[in-house]
Amino acid sequence: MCGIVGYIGKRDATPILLEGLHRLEYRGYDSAGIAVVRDGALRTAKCKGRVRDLEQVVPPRFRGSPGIAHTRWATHGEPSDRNAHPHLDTAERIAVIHNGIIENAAALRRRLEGEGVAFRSETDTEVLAHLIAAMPGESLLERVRAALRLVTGTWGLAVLDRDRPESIVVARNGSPVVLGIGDKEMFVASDPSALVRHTKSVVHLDDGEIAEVRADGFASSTLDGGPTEKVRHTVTWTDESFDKGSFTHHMRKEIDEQPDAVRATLSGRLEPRFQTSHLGGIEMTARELLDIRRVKVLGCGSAYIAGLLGAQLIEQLARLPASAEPASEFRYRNPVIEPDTLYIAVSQSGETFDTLAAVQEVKRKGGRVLGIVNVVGSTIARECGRGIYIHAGPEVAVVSTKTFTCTATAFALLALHLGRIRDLSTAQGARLIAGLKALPEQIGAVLAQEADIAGLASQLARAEHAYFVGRASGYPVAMEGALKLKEVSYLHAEAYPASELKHGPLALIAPETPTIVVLPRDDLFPKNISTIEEIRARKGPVFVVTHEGDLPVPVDGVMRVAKSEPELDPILLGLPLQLLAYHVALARGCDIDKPRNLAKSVTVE
Ligand code: HGA
Repeated sequence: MCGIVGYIGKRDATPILLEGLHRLEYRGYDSAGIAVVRDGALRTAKCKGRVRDLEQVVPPRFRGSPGIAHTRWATHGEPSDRNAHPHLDTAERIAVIHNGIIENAAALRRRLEGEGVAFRSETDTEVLAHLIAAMPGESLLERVRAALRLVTGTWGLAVLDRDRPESIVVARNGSPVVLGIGDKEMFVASDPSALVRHTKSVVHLDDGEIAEVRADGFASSTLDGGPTEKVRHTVTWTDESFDKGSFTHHMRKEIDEQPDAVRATLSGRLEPRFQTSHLGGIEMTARELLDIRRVKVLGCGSAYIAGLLGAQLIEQLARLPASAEPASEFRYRNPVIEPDTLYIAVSQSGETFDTLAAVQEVKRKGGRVLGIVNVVGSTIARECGRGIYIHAGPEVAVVSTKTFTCTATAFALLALHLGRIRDLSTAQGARLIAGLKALPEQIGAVLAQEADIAGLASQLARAEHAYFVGRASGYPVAMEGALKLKEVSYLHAEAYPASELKHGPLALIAPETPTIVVLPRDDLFPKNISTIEEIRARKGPVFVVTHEGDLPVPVDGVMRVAKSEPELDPILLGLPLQLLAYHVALARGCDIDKPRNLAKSVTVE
């Protein structure tokens, strides 16, 4: 979704801002723009298209400081040069960039038009520029504060005042704003990835906060004017970790990074002395964990599917009833919040709007929620206040790969911990610890079969529809496989519990419709073989992802993974399906890192 960058200091803001926008490109956007203050005037450039298109329209010698820049993902008004941010007031004194939605924009616009304001765009954002300009107040901070009191909706915004170039004013309500602290210079961004080249020291604004950012520091307060205390976080990600390196796509690079990413998720968390896991961030005593009667996992997209795997792991290892639900559904159905239920919110970015809203709903009703999140210091991480960071490193491709695998691994750690507090024996704990330790190497071995998987992908790429089926923990694996394929290759894929096939979708099985069967060597192996027989009887092509060993039925393609502990098998079984989706997308010529219509971090409803 759209991005914000800002700079104030002695340097020329333009190259810093343009480079920051490139860093935010992965979030998905449709237009871009920039504004800087120079010699008492605002200079702006903006256009529909990519940041490289903006670079073409930025005039030579476009220099200045402070400056702000934006990548827009249109909500109000089509993607166009006119609707791109920044938006200016009539006198071109105030420049605003904004992420979010101003809900009362139509009424405010009518009011301002009645006062003679001529609007230049169709956006909701433009009302902010005119409102701020019209507000009384000595400082830009006071004017922005006064304007925001008239506004309802969500915002992450940055504002420049041509006549007050000593500060940038930023505010947050529902859309992230991060300040980067430099040496006599300050940075602003919607996401720390745009800052890490310049500083590792960041401060996250909270909803309802506003801040005046000067070259030598910042002061934050509430919209009512009460000062707020902020905590600095240190970002561990390096600038290089956002690059593709020698890979053609971020997705492929991130698939490859999984052995190290899982090592990082496990690092320091295995506790062989007591055959359990050590999860300092969950901040709950053994007594409190023992009081939990139920677990409910909330997430969206792949995070939700990882939650389904997580719920199964918790049921298996801790014998606690556990389930997962899309956060977007949960938040709107007036859920019953129970004091002895542990709610777990899963989000890679930690900014997913629906998941954040679900967390807030749980907390509002007095429930206890912990986060499983990748981005340190992100909104969901802070809102939960306790949880597990997966430490997967930056994920730039829109589709999740390594963060799915690392989230499932984090769930295994949590399930082990909850299990060992309950009835899971030391021998079982030791078995799982050994299984977890072996994962990184086993993941590496799956990735080494890429050439074979690419061969299968070239067959699958010709299909128009595909089914993914699995039983028990194989079903979420099938769901994630189907989602990956849909997202990156636009091939229509559906996931079903294997047992459901005969209750409906079997009607569509035909020679041109392949089925991918998740086939672990477990108790359900014979049942899955029967499913394969049923598909073959309808002449449907069958691909399987399975363990070593002979298959009692002929199939059209086999992807193999090493055998782990039964509870951990799904983590490995999912990996070939990531490579399969990647290679189908490659064969179909898709824009793998930026699939159409999708954005990385979904910060709107
Ligand atoms: N509502 C504004 C900003 C859009 C946005 O935040 N996208 O993620 C607009 O449409 O310009």
